[in-house]
Amino acid sequence: MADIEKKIAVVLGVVALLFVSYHVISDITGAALWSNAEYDNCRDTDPDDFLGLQGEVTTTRVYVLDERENPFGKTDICLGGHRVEQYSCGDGGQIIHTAQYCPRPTVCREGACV
Ligand SMILES: [Ca+2]
Repeated sequence: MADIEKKIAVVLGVVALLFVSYHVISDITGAALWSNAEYDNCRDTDPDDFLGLQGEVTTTRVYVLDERENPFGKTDICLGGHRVEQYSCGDGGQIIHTAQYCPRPTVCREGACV
């Protein structure tokens, strides 16, 4: 091979490696170095974020580059005995969360204030 062909082969190899490792890392962490994904079809069984109801939110992450789809979900959880982490749909269809204290005298059990 001529030198220029070797250099092109090396560059293509590095680019392919970066592409694959970026996808693996963003799949594991859910974090994006840049916006490589959009969200579609977000659903919330507790759209009003009712404290007494353990809601479940599901959405689908759609990768921009290859349109691969990755559905996933989150369920309201207790943060200790008196706070609940409520999950809901964000404006872009992503899943967002907010922590709220249970009103006295209720306590948090299985993702809801009871
Ligand atoms: Ca809730």
